[in-house]
Amino acid sequence: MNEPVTQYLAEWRPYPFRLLETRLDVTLSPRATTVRSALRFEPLQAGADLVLDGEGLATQSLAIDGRRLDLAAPAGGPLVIAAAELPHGPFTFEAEVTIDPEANTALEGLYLSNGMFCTQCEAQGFRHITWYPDRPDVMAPFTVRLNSDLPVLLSNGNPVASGPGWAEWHDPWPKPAYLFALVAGDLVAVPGKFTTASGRPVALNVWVRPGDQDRAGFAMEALIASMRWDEQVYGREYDLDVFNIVAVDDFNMGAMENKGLNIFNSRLVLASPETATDTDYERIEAVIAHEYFHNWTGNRITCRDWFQLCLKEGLTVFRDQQFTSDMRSAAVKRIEDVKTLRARQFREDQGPLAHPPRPDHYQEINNFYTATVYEKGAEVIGMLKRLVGDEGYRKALDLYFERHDGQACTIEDWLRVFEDATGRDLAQFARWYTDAGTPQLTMTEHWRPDAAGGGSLTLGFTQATAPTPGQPNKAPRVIPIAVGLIGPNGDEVMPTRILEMTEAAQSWTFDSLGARPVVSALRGFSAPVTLQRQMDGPTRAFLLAHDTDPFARWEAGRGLALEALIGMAAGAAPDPGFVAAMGAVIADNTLDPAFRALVLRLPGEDEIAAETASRGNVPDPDAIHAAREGLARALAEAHQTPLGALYDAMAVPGEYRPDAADAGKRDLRLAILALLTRIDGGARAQALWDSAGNMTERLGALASLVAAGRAEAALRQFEAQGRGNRLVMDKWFGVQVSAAPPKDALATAESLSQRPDFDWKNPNRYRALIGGFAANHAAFHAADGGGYRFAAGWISRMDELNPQIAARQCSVFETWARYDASRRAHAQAAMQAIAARPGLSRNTKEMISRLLG
Ligand code: 0A1
Ligand code: ZN
Repeated sequence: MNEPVTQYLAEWRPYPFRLLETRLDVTLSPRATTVRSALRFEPLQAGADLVLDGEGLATQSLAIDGRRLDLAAPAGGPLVIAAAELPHGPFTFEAEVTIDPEANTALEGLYLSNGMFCTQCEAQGFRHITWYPDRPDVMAPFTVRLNSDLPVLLSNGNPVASGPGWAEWHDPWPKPAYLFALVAGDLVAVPGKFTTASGRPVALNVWVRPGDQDRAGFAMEALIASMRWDEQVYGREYDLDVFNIVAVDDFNMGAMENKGLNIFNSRLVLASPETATDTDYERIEAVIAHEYFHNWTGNRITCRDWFQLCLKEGLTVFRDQQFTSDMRSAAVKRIEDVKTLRARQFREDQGPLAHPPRPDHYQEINNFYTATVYEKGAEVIGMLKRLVGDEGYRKALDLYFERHDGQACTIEDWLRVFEDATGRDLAQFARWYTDAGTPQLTMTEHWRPDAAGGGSLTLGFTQATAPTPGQPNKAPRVIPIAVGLIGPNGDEVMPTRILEMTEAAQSWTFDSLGARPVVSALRGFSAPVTLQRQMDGPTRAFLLAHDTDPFARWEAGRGLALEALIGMAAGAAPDPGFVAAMGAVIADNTLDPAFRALVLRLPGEDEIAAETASRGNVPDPDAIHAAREGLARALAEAHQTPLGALYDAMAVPGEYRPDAADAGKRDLRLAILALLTRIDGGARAQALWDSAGNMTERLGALASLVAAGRAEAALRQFEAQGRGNRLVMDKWFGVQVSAAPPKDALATAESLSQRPDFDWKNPNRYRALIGGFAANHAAFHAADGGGYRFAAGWISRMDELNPQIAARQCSVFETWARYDASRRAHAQAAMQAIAARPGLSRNTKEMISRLLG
């Protein structure tokens, strides 16, 4: 059962039965829940056996059309009912099974969280509930009866009837089993109302534990905004009478788009100014939207098989990114998204876990909920939109919904819609879905002066993609390169133009230029590639000052910072050009505070290490840490006075509001605080701690105090106030290890892990400490291997309980091959220790074997 089996896209075959209807009758009990199912099938192929998935089910009885089957059902693996046992026409399969939700620590299928029953069925959780064709292309309407004394009983679709101890739900929209959900518990609702564009009233509820109601209002507002936005921007209306959201404390991922009954990790629902940061608010808004948007992109149109996961995830991430840009600042959102993409997806693409957005094989599908499927999947759609234009995109999406509503689709279906709507041939573009790796673009400039003092500029581009596991050679891709030209006086002489690169090498010439311009390339991050170009510091500073494209501006500053940091890690002094350029940003009050915060935050240590490795050098984590500290200190020293003034000017008085404008000011303030703490010994951080009126400031101040090594009192106060609030205490655990000076982080992590309130079985708490520690680059990559051993020990421990969480945590090792031989040996030994655990899960086994290569 634990032996990994590779699944191949090429082996997909249609299911030989149509599932006409699913009826479930569930009697809930913590140790023995009974699930009675009745599935109405119609054969599509003569002579086919009925094959059903199931895991860990205690089967009580099986029947076809009321005739009991005398069949010993296997405990795990498929149940095969021979064709000879089946009628020729439609028939009803019935099963009664018992399951044990209390013993379910993997949080997959039906489980208990604080006395509340809930489910998680994506990707293959339903097979832990009953025998079923657990694949996304088998869709049926569901009728569900829940029996329990718990006061609130929820499932998908619309409520049909209820009485004491039972409730019945009916979902008319055919859906695959992965979108099934049930919830039963002692819950209270924060209600809301929505009327769709065509006049359908919808009852909305955010269900939380009693006492949490006052923290659910923001989620409700975000839901209503999402519903309106999807009508206005995509013409998509909601299609049931009710929409329920439930917050649970124990949840493997962020949230889940079950039809009409979204289930959320409570950290992505509950927010108050005292408990949630600005970042939490923004994230809640985005994830509420993401799950809601899945109603059309995922539920009404779903995936044919799990290889197509990015069909729903890439598109839905793209949609939630559009939503956030509309709700907040488009420029800031784009920069944030690129930062995340580089930190997570580029990192994945550069290491042993690289895979295409649409993989063609996998062992454990739960290991493929990755940055590549999600974030790169979204970037690919952004490129498509850039290539076909806004109007072409809208036409293609209208056609997608019209043609494929109610179907389970593939990436080929998706691309065909764009071809049919726009007349474009997307055969080459399809490589973005099938090929792994980040293309590297190299740009050269050739200036040909003319007699009049002007001239023409030729831009040459080459593209190449490094080998990735299983894909040694890569053909050229279609790359939309957004380019603009800035004249020497800072004026734009050519607004953004999209160059469509299709060959390995190509060039474009711009004639009749009055003077040699500065090239602003890859504006808006028009394609998920790395761009190599020769550019000196003054030119970068020029672009930072003058580019009209906010992304390109920020990118110029980042380039300057990385050059400075890499130089310092190799022994150079802080680059005065960089320090001066930052001075200009600090002084420029016309800039959006959020943008200034993004520019002033130095690249992270992992990013510096990645850049070092991409230049063919071995990163030294200690030198990188020292360089980043040194540059931050140099900035603070050089600009102490204006930084102090700006810090004061960015104070946001009055009532807390989580909107983009106020959040941007707080963010700039905290970015400055982090710099000034390096030279004021933490005095400002202490003052902010003492006066902070909301969690954003409290946590920002606390992080600076932790970094300065003077957080003892603040940590005690934070704990005293946060005790009893799980989400607040997660932050307390996390900040102590992620923000700690690297030399102290491991000891802190070890001592925190001994505390009785380190409830590591809760995924959020586990990630706060183990993930928080691994995010401390120099601590995790400590030369003696202690960081690796700590993480590996906790991965092994978690694997026994919750394989999905353990396997996801393995990605902390995905960059191990970057480092020196001694660190590599320590990392390998740590991973081998995980691999040696008897009974290791399939999930973690697959991850370790891919990591070790
Ligand atoms: N479809 C959800 C994410 C999700 C995936 C898997 C899960 O369990 C293994 C849970 C949630 C989303 O994109 O939000
Ligand atoms: Zn999703």
